[in-house]
Parts: sequence; C-alpha cells; structure tokens
Amino acid sequence: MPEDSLAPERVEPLLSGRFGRPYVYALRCDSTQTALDEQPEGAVAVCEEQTAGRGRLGRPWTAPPGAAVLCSIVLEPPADREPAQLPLVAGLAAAEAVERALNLSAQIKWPNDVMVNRRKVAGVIAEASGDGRVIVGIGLNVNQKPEELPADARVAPASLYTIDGIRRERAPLLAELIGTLERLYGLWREGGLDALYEGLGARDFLRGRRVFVNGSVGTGVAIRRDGRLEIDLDGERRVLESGEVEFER
Ligand code: BT5
Repeated sequence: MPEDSLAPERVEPLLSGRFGRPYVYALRCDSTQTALDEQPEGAVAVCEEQTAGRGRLGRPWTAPPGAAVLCSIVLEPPADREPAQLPLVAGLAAAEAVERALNLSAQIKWPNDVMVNRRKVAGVIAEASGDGRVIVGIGLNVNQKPEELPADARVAPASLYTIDGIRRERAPLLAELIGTLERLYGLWREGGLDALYEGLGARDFLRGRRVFVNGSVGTGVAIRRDGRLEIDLDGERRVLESGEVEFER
C-alpha cells in the first residue's frame, strides 16, 4: 500500500463535487469539530490524530494516529428541514461508503451508529453552531487492529480491517464519504428524510431487535419517516426523539 495519508494532495484530486472545499487538514488537532469556524457549507476538517475527539454527551472518541477517518463537515440546513435528522443522513452516507469498501451490508443503529456484523464501525455527531450551521462529525474505523479499538466501548467496536483483514488507503474512502454525503444531503434538502427513507429503512439495525431503554425492555419497531424511533414496550408504542437505546447482542 502506498503511504497512507489524508493530506490535501492525496484527497483533493479525488473530490469531484462542492463538498471538501476548503479542505482544512492537520496532523493533529483537539477535535475536527472545533477546527472549522467561519467556513462555508461543504468545508471539511480532517486530522490524522485527535487529542480530544468527541463522542456524544461528553463521551470520548479515540483512534490511534493515521488509522481512522476523522472528519467534520459544515452544513447549513434550510429552515424547513429538521436538523435532528442530520445524524441519520450522515450515518447513511457512512454506511454506503462502508458497504462499497467492504462489499458487505452495513446498518444504522438509531440515531448515530454505523454497524457491520453487529459491531460499530463508525459514529456520527451533529453539533449546532448557533448561527444556523450544523457541524457534522464522522469517525470511521479503518485500519485499527483489534487491540487498538476501545476495550470499554458501550457498543462493541470494529474497524474495516478487523472485519475483513484488508488494510486500506484512507484517501479514497474519505473522498467517497464526502461525495456520498453531498449527494444524500442534497436529496434531503430537496425532499427531507422521505427521499432517503428507502435506504434508511432497509438498514434499520434496531428493527425487530430486543432493546433496553431507561431500564425497560422492548422491541425496536422502526425508524419513522420523521427520523424518530418507534419502539414497543410490552404492547405500548413509544416514539423516541433522541437518547440511548441498548440492544441484546
Ligand atoms: C459517537 O458518539 O459515536 C460520535 C463519534 C463522532 C466522532 C467523530 S471523529 C471526527 C469528529 N471529531 C470529533 O471530535 N468527533 C467526531 P457516541 O455514540 O457517544 O460514542 C462514543 C462512545 O464510543 C465512547 O463512549 C466509547 O465507548 C466508544 N468509542 C470511542 N472511540 C471509538 C471508536 N473509535 N470506535 C468505536 N467506538 C468508540
């Protein structure tokens, strides 16, 4: 494999759309979520190593230097769209990019995890920046060895490498992810989640699975067309806006 790097000279020639410009790159940063300030929609930040990578709810996101795709993208969703749906849009983009790389199907565990073989290969975070913009961060595990994945993760982790034993160049993967996100985000802008529902519904990880929510046991029904999760708790239907859903492995 040629030297694996996400430097601009490796990634920019592979970008064919609007997203990824400007491409803000650093070998090391706190978090790509804080590496973009006044940038326009489509700007992307990428680091080889994060010293304070963020998951949701103050949790950490960790990856050894140069092994993963760690990126953030500026989005300016129109006022008539629901920004809470953006993790699903980005999750679907990550799932499609993962599927093309692995030739295996990937699922979306509502609201923000991308799963392969019941393990988490990617996580998504969306943070509003206060001025109507949303910074969407995606962490995709690519070349980590088993011992380089967090041992204490709530959802069992995987990398593309632990799944099929192939080490991959990350630049084409990142370019694919950015291009896919641009395309799916465009569809969502035009038609909302309905426009993506076929792809999303088909990859709904929690559908029919035993789930645990705030101490109650139930069954996942479906990601609804509005992006909320419907579950069945002992015959009673509940619709979740956000939050944590654990599943039986
Ligand atoms: C997420 O949070 O899944 C969102 C992760 C977003 C990370 C990207 S990387 C680029 C951008 N810049 C950032 O600073 N963040 C974004 P959550 O569902 O809260 O998952 C966090 C939990 O996953 C942690 O508590 C760990 O247990 C586990 N975890 C940490 N690193 C992981 C990894 N590389 N793979 C799988 N699980 C991990």
